[in-house]
Amino acid sequence: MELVFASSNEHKVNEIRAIAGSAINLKSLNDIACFDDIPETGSTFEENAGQKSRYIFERYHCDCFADDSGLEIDALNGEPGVYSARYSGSRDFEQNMQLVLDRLEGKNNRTARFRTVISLILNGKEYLFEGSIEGKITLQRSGSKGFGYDPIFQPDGYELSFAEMDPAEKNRISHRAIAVAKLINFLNQ
Ligand code: ITT
Repeated sequence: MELVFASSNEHKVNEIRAIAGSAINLKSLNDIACFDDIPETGSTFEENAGQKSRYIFERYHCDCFADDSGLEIDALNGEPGVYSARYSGSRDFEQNMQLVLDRLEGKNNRTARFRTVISLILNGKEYLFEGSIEGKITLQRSGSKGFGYDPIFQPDGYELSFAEMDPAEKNRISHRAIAVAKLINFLNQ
């Protein structure tokens, strides 16, 4: 099954390649020579994922999918949510993580979750798949694997942050792994 993955985030591309293995012949935006900054102006993961996948479908007329994801922190009313990629106003993750840690200072409730919504466009029709993982925001950064907010997110049932975990372990339990498993299950039907 050949699918274009509408993402310019190399980390996501690598994770989805590792999770999906040979189940999907994944083409990146580079492979189709798309270097556009794809607009993301929605207020939900569902809207943004659909906006990205439709952008590619309308221009390249191919089966494709997009992932819109982020971190939802309960004590911050679900922030950064859809604004995860640029929470501090920049894509600098040191700054984005620092802003989260600053805003949580003094708060006892540090529960959070990562969520992913995948929008698949197959034969011109859209299908959505969701994955989430519950956990908490740690008091400080730890670990250097993964990307984004991984150094400050500790999934429930683990003593390690996502950034301290073996990538294969993250890719077995993550929000993205859950959503991709649903996508593959659907494609296999
Ligand atoms: P594309 O839209 O091109 O796919 P993006 O990085 O802008 O790339 P999003 O709009 O979905 O992607 O932003 C999601 C942000 O949430 C992402 O930049 C990360 O900072 C964060 N995020 C998502 N999944 C994550 C994960 O598994 N680990 C850590 N941070 C994650």
